[in-house]
Amino acid sequence: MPVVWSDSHRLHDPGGEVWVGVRTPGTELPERAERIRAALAEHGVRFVDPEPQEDALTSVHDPELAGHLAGAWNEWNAAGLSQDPGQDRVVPYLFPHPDLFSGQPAHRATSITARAGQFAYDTMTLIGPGTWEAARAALDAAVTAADLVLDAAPAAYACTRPPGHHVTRRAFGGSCYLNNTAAAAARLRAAGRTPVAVIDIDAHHGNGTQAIFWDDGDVLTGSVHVDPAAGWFPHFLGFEGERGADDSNRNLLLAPGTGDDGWVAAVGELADWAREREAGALVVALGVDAAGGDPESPLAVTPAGFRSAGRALGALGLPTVVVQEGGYDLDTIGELVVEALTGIEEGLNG
Ligand code: SP5
Ligand code: ZN
Repeated sequence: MPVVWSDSHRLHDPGGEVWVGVRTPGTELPERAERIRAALAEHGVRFVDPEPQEDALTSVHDPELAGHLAGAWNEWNAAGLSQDPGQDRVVPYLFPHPDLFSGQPAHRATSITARAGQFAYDTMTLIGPGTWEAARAALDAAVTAADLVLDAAPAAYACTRPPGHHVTRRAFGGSCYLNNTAAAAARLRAAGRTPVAVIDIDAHHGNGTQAIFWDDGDVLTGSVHVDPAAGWFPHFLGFEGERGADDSNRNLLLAPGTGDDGWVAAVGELADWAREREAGALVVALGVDAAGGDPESPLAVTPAGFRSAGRALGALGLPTVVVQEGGYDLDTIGELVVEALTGIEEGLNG
């Protein structure tokens, strides 16, 4: 299948993550995308440039989030914060907790140090000089992949970095800045392929995608992920009782340690759900961090598991857009993506 790729991801170097107040090395590294590209190149795929998608962003995000992401680092740097106190990434120090406001809207903070917490919900997702350009290019790539499928490609893959599925309409976090997966789904929805099914197989709950489409019965959102109650991000949500308007959301939770059998069966359940609901198009949020050996999750899926899951998703026979999410083991990320995409092609051709 065609692969939408942008070199612009290299402009985003988060420079680690602030975890319990300490800047620690992060795992969402530029090398992730380079390893995926190298593995795909060995398979002789066709690489396609993203097309600029001016209108796509506001289909899923508040313009105020985009404005913040676009200007935050320059404003931070211009305020001298890179020198004093010596923080060269945008990092929040307080958050507009809903309980502060008696139901009234928060005032837009004047100071960039305070505004840093106005659109972020964690301290881990740092903004640097090229973050906006990379995030924007990733969203363009996902929507370009949707356009390829609308233009009759059976499937297309967007190699998006940074990832996106943790971003809501106006709040970002979890190493994500703009919701690439949601933007692809919105494009398919606008083209009338409803209901669009989003099946998120990243090891973490696709909370941003769930939130964006919560009230929209024309986009079904399903996510299979490690049980947040076992102590895993995003901790506060991702539970079975979250069903959305028109019963349009499904969360399948897995215990830490779950391997191929349990995980592939859960992906199959989400595929069956999309089939029963007569989905008109499919977006796969392809995180490969459920793999055994991934540093960000306790699941234990093998390359063969990703191949089987891909087959079950391809067997739906739907126009299919695949959008990269997580996956942090540099030595296996390329192979895992190839296995998943190969499985999807096998399923589509089966
Ligand atoms: C897209 C995606 O897979 N995002 C997952 C982000 C989950 N990150 C949670 C990190 C939890 C804190 N990690 C501590 C490591 C210390 N550096
Ligand atoms: Zn993840």
